[in-house]
Amino acid sequence: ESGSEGAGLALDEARPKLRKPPLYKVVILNDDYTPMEFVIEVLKRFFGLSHDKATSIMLHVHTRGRGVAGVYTYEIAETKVILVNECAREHEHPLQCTLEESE
Ligand code: NFA
Repeated sequence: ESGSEGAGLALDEARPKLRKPPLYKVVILNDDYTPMEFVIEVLKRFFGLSHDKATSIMLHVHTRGRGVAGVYTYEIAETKVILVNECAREHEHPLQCTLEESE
């Protein structure tokens, strides 16, 4: 340490050691009633996916029961979960989306 303010002060470090933030998966769950096209549109709108990528994730969820729409820091993941669940409710579809710790 070289600063006059004491050992370990971050401002003294040429290359302060930064920790990566924890990441969270936004998981989409299958159900029997939500139309496939609605799921594709949700994946495109809220996760910025192409039509092909959205279709592939929707089919994965449909056949395997669940699938990851994206991985984000906490606040972003939580916001996406709220927006997707709200959108599904507004359209009276049972589609559900949850958060899961990643890494
Ligand atoms: N399983 C739904 C159907 O057959 C489609 C679906 C896919 C729903 C992915 C939810 C998530 N209409």
